[in-house]
Amino acid sequence: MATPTLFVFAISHYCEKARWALEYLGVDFELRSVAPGVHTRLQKKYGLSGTSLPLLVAGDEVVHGSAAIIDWAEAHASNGRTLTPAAVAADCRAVEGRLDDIAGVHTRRYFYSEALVEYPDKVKPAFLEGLSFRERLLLHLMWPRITPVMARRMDLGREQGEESRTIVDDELTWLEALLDGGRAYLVGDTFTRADLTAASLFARLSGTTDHPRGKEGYLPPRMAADQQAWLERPALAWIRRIYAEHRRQG
Ligand SMILES: N[C@@H](CCC(=O)N[C@@H](CS)C(=O)NCC(=O)O)C(=O)O
Repeated sequence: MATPTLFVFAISHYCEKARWALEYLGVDFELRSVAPGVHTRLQKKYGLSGTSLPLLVAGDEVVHGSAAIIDWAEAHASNGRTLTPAAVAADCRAVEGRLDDIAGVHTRRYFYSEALVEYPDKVKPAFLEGLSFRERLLLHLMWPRITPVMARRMDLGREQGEESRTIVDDELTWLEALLDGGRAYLVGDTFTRADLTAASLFARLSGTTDHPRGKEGYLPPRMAADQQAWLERPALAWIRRIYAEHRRQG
């Protein structure tokens, strides 16, 4: 089989989720960063139902979305590992589904409502990471036109950011209830897709330094102040531990 290609935005937490799963399961793949805007061409090319990334293309197989990519990666694991132990599969998927639908959407809107709307030039370097020369050039040229489209599509703004911050706070409280005063993992007694999903989607806020991109280069001021205030919350300390134990490189 030709080496699969994982299409990503370097900055995206859902893309980090898919990438981490592939690496954890020992699946060889090529990482291909795509510029926002250019990524919409993939929908037509691969007959996708939407434009979102991550997308995995493996020969004739097209796997769209982080949860589907984890399923595919498990079927192709080269190291005998699993992220969905049969005995707790339904619970793993339920926790992952809630995280994807709520935490993923609102950690992103909370960040971009401040970062992209108020400090677009500080966010741009993260979108440039890994791009081809041509796409870098295109992104520089198109950036002032791309950011309003992103703001509209993600429904960004001061009020929306505050609403998402409250939701993120509530979801951290929910995670803390699942961790129940010191459990090692969210579901069962081993590392699963539920833990991997929670850690990827909250990575930026957690302040982990074990993310493959290193510590998040830029946090806008209000979010940075929240991060300081929340740093020792059990959920964020747990996410840093999950990264250190299951993602640290080398
Ligand atoms: N539930 C999807 C969400 C993916 C998603 O929202 N990706 C964002 C990047 S964080 C995206 O590609 N947005 C641009 C678009 O939808 O065109 C998954 O888990 O893959």
